[in-house]
Amino acid sequence: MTIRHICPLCEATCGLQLTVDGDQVIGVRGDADDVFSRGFVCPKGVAIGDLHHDPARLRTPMVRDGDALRPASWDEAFDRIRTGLRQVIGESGPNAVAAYLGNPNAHNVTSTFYLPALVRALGTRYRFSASTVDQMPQQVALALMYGTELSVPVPDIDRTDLFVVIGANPLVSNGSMMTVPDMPGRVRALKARGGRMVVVDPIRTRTADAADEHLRIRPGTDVLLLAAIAHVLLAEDLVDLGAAAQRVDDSAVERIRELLAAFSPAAVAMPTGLAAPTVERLAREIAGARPAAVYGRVGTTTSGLSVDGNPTSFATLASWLIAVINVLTGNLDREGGVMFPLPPAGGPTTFGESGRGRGVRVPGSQRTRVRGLPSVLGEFPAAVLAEEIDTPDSETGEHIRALITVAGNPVVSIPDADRLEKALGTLDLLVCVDAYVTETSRHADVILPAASPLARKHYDVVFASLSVRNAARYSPPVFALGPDERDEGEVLLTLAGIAASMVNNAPEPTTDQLDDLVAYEVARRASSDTASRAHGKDPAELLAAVAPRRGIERLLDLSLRSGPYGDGFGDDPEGLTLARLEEQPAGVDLGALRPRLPEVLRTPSGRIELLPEQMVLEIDRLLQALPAVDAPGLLLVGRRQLRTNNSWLRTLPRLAGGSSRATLQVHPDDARAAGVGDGDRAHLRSGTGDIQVVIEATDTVMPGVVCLPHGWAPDSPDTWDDEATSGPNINVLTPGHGMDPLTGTAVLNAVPVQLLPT
Ligand SMILES: Nc1nc2c(c(=O)[nH]1)N[C@H]1C(S)=C(S)[C@@H](COP(=O)(O)OP(=O)(O)OC[C@H]3O[C@@H](n4cnc5c(=O)[nH]c(N)nc54)[C@H](O)[C@@H]3O)O[C@H]1N2
Ligand SMILES: Nc1nc2c(c(=O)[nH]1)N[C@H]1C(S)=C(S)[C@@H](COP(=O)(O)OP(=O)(O)OC[C@H]3O[C@@H](n4cnc5c(=O)[nH]c(N)nc54)[C@H](O)[C@@H]3O)O[C@H]1N2
Ligand code: SF4
Ligand SMILES: [Mo]
Repeated sequence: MTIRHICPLCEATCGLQLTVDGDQVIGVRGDADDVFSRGFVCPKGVAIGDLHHDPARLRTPMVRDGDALRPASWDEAFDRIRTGLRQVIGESGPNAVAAYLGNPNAHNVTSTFYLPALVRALGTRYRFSASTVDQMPQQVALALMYGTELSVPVPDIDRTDLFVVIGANPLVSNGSMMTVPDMPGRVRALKARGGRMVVVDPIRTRTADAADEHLRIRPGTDVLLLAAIAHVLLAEDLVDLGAAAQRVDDSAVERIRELLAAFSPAAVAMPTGLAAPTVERLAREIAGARPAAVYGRVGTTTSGLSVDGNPTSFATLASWLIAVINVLTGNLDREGGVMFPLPPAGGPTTFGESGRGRGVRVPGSQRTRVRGLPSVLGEFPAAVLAEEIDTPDSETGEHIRALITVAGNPVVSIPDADRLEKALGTLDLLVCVDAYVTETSRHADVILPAASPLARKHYDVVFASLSVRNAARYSPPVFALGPDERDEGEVLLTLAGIAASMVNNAPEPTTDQLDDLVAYEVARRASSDTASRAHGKDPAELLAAVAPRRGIERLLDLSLRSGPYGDGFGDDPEGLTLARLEEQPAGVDLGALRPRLPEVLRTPSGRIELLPEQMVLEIDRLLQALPAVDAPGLLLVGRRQLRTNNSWLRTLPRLAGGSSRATLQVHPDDARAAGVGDGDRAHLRSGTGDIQVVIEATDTVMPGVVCLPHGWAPDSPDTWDDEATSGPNINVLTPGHGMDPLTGTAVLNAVPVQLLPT
């Protein structure tokens, strides 16, 4: 039997066709009929059956008995959590409990709808997520300009003439903050129609290899390059705002010209390692291409510029500069430029009132206790998690005593990993909702297992806001839950009920009651939003219209029918409903991206805030830093691998081994200088920690740069033996300081290191 299911493993959201025999997956291929992914698949998608059948994947809760974890019933697991939370909240209040939400939540429709309920029920200000070791600077820069945390114009890759990729490797990552299945095919198509791809990266990655031009930049200096590109556009009068012209204050362009006056290509040539004429040519090329799309990712959001030897993040400024370059060259909201997707189940850019909104407050209003760092979009920087646990207040004794992680592995993903791992051991309660015993969850008091992705419903609510083409696809579960397994939605709502009862000293609500509450909230918003297709209808009427559906199906149907393509609950019989998606398992294509200005804006002014005041201060900070920018010894950067997924999947039979090895790539000249050879073990040391590495001498890295993948960890505390499935944890070396001041986003790339023979 063949069953369709959307792959939940990365942002490309490929449609899969699974060949299933009883309860076994016996084959996986790309779904050629899928309206969005058209047959593309990668090795991870092909291995989804391995994930489903993996004996190491947890099927029952685990609870701690002394030093060991043992299987337990759900009742026992939840009772442990009740006891632990009652004590911590009773003694120290809700702010003694923290939540850390990891990356796979963005791929899980259950989390989309129910995690907010859990976080609200916890009533804590200590909310952390993987966003502050990832894309937060992009979200914040764009939110300041366009109004919401998901106001992301994505490259219109299928129609662009020039694709400029900075600090991203989409041929391996399959795209990020850009939902784009079949990146290799789309790059081939770009070239076939005479377009060009330029890649800016210190490493000759697969994407750089496929590019027409590869600029090897010194890690951490992109903010200078970007300032210089904008400088050239403004100095040479290459500005043509296109669709944005009506929405931007002219004075903002003039002010940016003045503010960036010092950042000429000549002024940044030394630190970036890029000659002034090269940068001038690139700027002119971006201005001349009609259209062009400039795109930056992890290398631009998690790198530190070396200032007096200290890695210092300017990531929001870098992300803003990318957006500004797209606006100045008329590529915003232009076909083939960067465009705003229109998400079928709605999203921040479709909620509320068309064309204006509340905007965002940056920096946020809360401060961390230990360092006094600001919150960002309602959360705290992940890099402060350890200190907020291990540094009790000298007067009140206040600190984080309990942590709940959902789909996250912070011991491997956030900086200063050793400190965090030690801190976890001191918690009164650690609860992990995870599919595995991981480097993090092995410290847990209770692990609540997440069921197989093939046993849940799938709809990409989040990634529809980032898609290079509008489409709607829904997958029902392939398999029923195993005998002891529970749906993750039920797990999250049970936790929410426990938390609500502890915090409010009230009886525990049932999961059904909480589900009703969430559904009412969705219906109420659909009814009150003037931009919604259900505007003005009675929420009770909307809920009646989707009955008898419950759970995720009810929430999705409400969202789709009130969303921008929705049937408006009968107003437009051609419009989208969940039933229609169920009838069309290969999806409904909603066409190429279309211009969305000014309707997409949610700024208080209803205009594009081209020069937010926060950026004026950041440009000044960069100007002050410029004379102290230096180039200390070796700089460490990360890489992603086709057959691993952040910290997980690397042990699955179909994915382990081969190219998936956590080698330290070193330029042969640097290896020689350090006295180490290809295949040797060596020490890599930073100001934060020390790890053992295996050397891979290669000229894919530029001299002065070494490259180690993230997501790996040793199989025993100090070393690792099986190089196919274990390796060093790069985040033992990354610093818990130097973060981007506006977003608290950590420095994970361009970290100064020393390479030493063992
Ligand atoms: N040095 C360095 N550090 C980095 C990065 C880097 O480039 N360099 N990249 C950063 C980035 S971009 C990210 S996104 C973060 C990721 O950081 P995290 O989100 O903390 O880590 P992941 O490895 O994605 O963890 C996913 C966990 O979720 C579990 N899981 C998988 N599916 C499900 C599910 O459906 N439900 C539940 N409950 N659990 C599930 C997995 O078993 C795994 O333990 O790492 C960051 N850290
Ligand atoms: N196979 C696979 N796919 C994945 C993931 C995975 O783990 N495995 N993770 C997913 C996640 S969570 C994310 S966020 C995305 C990330 O998607 P990408 O950002 O496309 O992935 P990376 O490989 O981290 O690319 C970052 C690039 O930046 C370069 N770089 C490092 N420092 C600098 C710098 O200072 N300047 C410049 N210009 N470049 C620099 C690195 O060499 C690297 O090539 O990938 C997603 N897709
Ligand atoms: S590219 Fe991403 S979504 Fe597509 S099959 Fe691979 S892991 Fe799954
Ligand atoms: Mo990420």
